[in-house]
Amino acid sequence: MALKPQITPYTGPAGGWGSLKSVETALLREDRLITGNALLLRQNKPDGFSCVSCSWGKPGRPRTFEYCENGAKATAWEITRKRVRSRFFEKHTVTELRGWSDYALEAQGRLLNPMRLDHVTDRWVPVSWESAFAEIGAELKKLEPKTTVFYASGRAALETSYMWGLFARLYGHNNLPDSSNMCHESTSVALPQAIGAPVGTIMLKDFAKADCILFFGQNVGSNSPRMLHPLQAASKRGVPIITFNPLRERGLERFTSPQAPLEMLTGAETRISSQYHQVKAGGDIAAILGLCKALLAGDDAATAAGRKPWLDHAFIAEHTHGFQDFADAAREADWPALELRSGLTRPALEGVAAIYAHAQATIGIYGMGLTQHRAGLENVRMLMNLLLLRGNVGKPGAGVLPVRGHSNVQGQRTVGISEKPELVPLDMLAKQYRFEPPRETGMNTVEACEGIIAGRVQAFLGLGGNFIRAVPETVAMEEAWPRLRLTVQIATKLNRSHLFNGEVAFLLPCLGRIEVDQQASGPQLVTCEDTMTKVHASQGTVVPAGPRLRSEPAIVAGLAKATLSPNPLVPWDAWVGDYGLVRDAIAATYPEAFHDFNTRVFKGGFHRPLPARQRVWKTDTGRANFHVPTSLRTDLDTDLERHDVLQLLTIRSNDQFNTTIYGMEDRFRGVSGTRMVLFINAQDIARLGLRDGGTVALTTAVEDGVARRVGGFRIVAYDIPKGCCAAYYPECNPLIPLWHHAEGSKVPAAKSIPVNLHAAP
Ligand SMILES: Nc1nc2c(c(=O)[nH]1)N[C@H]1C(S)=C(S)[C@@H](COP(=O)(O)OP(=O)(O)OC[C@H]3O[C@@H](n4cnc5c(=O)[nH]c(N)nc54)[C@H](O)[C@@H]3O)O[C@H]1N2
Ligand SMILES: Nc1nc2c(c(=O)[nH]1)N[C@H]1C(S)=C(S)[C@@H](COP(=O)(O)OP(=O)(O)OC[C@H]3O[C@@H](n4cnc5c(=O)[nH]c(N)nc54)[C@H](O)[C@@H]3O)O[C@H]1N2
Ligand SMILES: [Mo]
Repeated sequence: MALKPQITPYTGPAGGWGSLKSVETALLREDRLITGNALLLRQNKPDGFSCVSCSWGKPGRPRTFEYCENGAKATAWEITRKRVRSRFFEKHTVTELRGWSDYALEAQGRLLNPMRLDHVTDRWVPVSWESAFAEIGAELKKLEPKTTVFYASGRAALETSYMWGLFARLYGHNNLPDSSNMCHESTSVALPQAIGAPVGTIMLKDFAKADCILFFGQNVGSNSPRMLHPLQAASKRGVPIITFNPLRERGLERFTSPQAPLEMLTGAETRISSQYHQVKAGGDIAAILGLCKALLAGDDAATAAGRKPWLDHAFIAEHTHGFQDFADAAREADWPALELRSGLTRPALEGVAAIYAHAQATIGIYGMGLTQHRAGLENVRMLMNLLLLRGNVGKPGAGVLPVRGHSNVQGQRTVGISEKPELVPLDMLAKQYRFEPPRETGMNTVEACEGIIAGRVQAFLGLGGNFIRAVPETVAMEEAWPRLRLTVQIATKLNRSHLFNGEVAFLLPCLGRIEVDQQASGPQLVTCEDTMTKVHASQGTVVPAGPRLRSEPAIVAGLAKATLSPNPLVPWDAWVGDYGLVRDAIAATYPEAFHDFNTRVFKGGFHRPLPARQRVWKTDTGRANFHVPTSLRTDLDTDLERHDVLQLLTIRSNDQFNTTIYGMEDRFRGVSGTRMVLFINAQDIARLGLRDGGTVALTTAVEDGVARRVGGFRIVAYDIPKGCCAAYYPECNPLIPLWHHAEGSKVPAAKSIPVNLHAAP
């Protein structure tokens, strides 16, 4: 990609012609224009496949084009005509490939053959599936199970995920870290404390009933664009949509639906946010506490004047615990401190509180901007405090909506991929399969990294994903990785995690979800759970990329059979022949959520039950809990008083899916031809003696004996609060110390990395 880097502000809306052009470019790039366009009509349809991009919900009655720009890109990327043939690895050594970019590696196309690493020639070499399984099984049998890690990236379906978790437990460990450990784990820990549910309470139909939407730290235009349709409808009804985000994200500002001919022809745009507050990165606790303080003051005034109160006192009395302590803390909070920490003014926060106070049903939406902080849990609890003050849970049109990442990341946790044994029905599994499951807590992502660096972990098996590129502390991780005895990666495309390998290493290529999955009983479908707890089916429709690819369930079964002694109660072969039997097994383990799984999923899918929706609180107090924040700061590592330290937030471009880089175009932020940019406030550029357009290196501003540095970033003067700066993930991951993670969930604090800037000579 020898594009000339260009930085020019983008003036268009999200969606619109820019979006259509981008879809066509993506299809052309993969040489799939005609098939691709026809295929996109089946995306997210009851008889079609479920998008491999994000986890946003699918409407009961889908539109003709129920896909978005980024979903279409993900489809094009998977159905590409490009192939990684054996010739490729004959030509390129693994060490040479380490010099390639993330984009260049994946752009080679789909992996075709199972491969074993030959350390002598430093090359991947094709092997048969049988010998791969046999050797991996033999290695695993020699190892102590608790020294092995089975990672999962959030895409694999419920059937595969159930089999993966069961394989780990039959083998003897709970070391099942998941991409959600880097993502919404702060949600999965904080929401149960607050409302007794690990997931959001909102369903798609609530959008039509909401009369206020609060948006914190989620970039809808790039990361869940299909949500723009219900947001557009809400905006057209006059619903206030109030956004808190350090960056002015275009998708949160304006949208033209590419699926509405009239809008496209007339260029009509809908404003999305009615108010936009550029909170400082890490300023949300202060901002939300300010909102709560203003709400309490408004309530006092309204009550004194005999007007309608601003708080839902009946809800608070009947359903909550800890209100008085929280109210005292909010009343005591000092406005100058709240303004300083949030970067927002008192009148601005009071204005939002007044709007919120008069809405009947509010949705609180959030993403990585809240979860990926040292105080990620407190962020989530603060948002819940705000919602609880007005009874905004468990009534139509109101609730909390964490927007999950990968398309089945939520579902994987539901069916047993968890390092926390208390979240898995181990007794049920023990009875169903007559074995004694391991009961100790396993390793999450950060702990797996610590174990790998310390030499405690001996084997890593990855069900998808790009672990080494997605985790913090890149340099130490890449150094430690080759000391592993066994590494196995199940993948569709080549990525950096396939270039760092253990003594015995395998790369196993699998079918993608869009491809026809033919097994003994016929073509199979799989199931996923979306961000609104809806379980739905997905049927692959495209001819597989190559004849030797195997499905993920078949690969998991192959590994398990080669590793475990036979157990007639775990019919791996029969399961692979008919995934309906895996669904029956899931229904037996989780009868409450998955009874009659096969019947119900064919009737359009179903929502998992969620007590908080009915105002039944499965918490320690039996009520919804208020929480008093321990500090206004989300990050105690960053010394904001030190004028040379900036707070770096790592962001995604409009042309990537996590570590998968589709191209060098971040249309909405006006960047093209490069990803090596640092967005920073013009006043900070001047203050630090730097120059717009100049080049800088970044180092991590913590003193822990480790030097962390990334270089070659072009300075871009940008509309971002002073003291913060932003650059792309995963390029900045070498800067994140492994210990710099959310307290209580260990989600790496990727939105608040203290950094120093150094002008290049
Ligand atoms: N096309 C596409 N879709 C995706 C993905 C992708 O990479 N590409 N990734 C998928 C995955 S796995 C996930 S988890 C989701 C991620 O989707 P998001 O949750 O949207 O995550 P990010 O892109 O990291 O951006 C978070 C937003 O938070 C803002 N932010 C940063 N710091 C703060 C803060 O301190 N406070 C507030 N209020 N805001 C802040 C940033 O400016 C940014 O707009 O998307 C999923 N969907
Ligand atoms: N600095 C920073 N770091 C972050 C984040 C951040 O915002 N900032 N975000 C974090 C978040 S939210 C997440 S979720 C993680 C993501 O971490 P991961 O989920 O581990 O990474 P991905 O980039 O989604 O994985 C991409 C790879 O998945 C493989 N793949 C794609 N489709 C399939 C399939 O169908 N089956 C199989 N088996 N493999 C497939 C391909 O080989 C592709 O290269 O990164 C985290 N890291
Ligand atoms: Mo994620």
